[in-house]
Amino acid sequence: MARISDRLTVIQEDIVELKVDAIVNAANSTLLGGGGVDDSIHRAAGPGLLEECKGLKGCATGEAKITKGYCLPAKWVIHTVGPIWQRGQKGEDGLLASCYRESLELAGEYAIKTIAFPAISTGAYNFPSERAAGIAVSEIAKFLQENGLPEKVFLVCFNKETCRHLQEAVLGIIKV
Ligand code: AR6
Repeated sequence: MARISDRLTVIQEDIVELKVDAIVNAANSTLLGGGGVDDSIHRAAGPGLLEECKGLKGCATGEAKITKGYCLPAKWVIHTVGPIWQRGQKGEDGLLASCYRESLELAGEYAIKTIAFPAISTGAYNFPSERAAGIAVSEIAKFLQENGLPEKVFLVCFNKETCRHLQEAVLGIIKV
């Protein structure tokens, strides 16, 4: 199995353009679309995605569900619902970790080799970016150490600050 440092990469891209097996959507509990990356994914995937999402009957915070990718280059979309930041008093750290873990578990079940995550909860849901980056990277690294699939995980950032936080978190893991 390749080293964690070769399997986990931070990239600054628009997630909808990535040719990976699966992209992860930072959705809300209705799974019926919204703003931010959720809106971009629904626009790029086309109406088939919303139709399939309607049949899923929502998703709880910290959980994940999978659909096809429709018009996206990605074959699959894994929808997960991050926690809304409430000053860290409502178990947000554990719920965010669960988003990454459940998404990766689904990826394994569907034999997904390459997967791209946005920085879940760090936009509209206001989770502090540095703290979220640390949770994302440690949860993903733990999963990769224990599992051969997915082979490759991309952490996608949309702005410079998020990129810096994710890169620093990855460096912290690799040093250990
Ligand atoms: N590619 C990659 N990253 C992106 C993209 C993109 N195209 N667009 C935004 N980001 P957010 P949340 C980054 O607000 O905080 C929605 O309305 C963005 O810069 O999309 O989990 C849902 O329906 C930020 O770093 O998701 C929910 O109601 C990160 O993606 C709610 O927002 C997440 O920002 C979820 O809020």
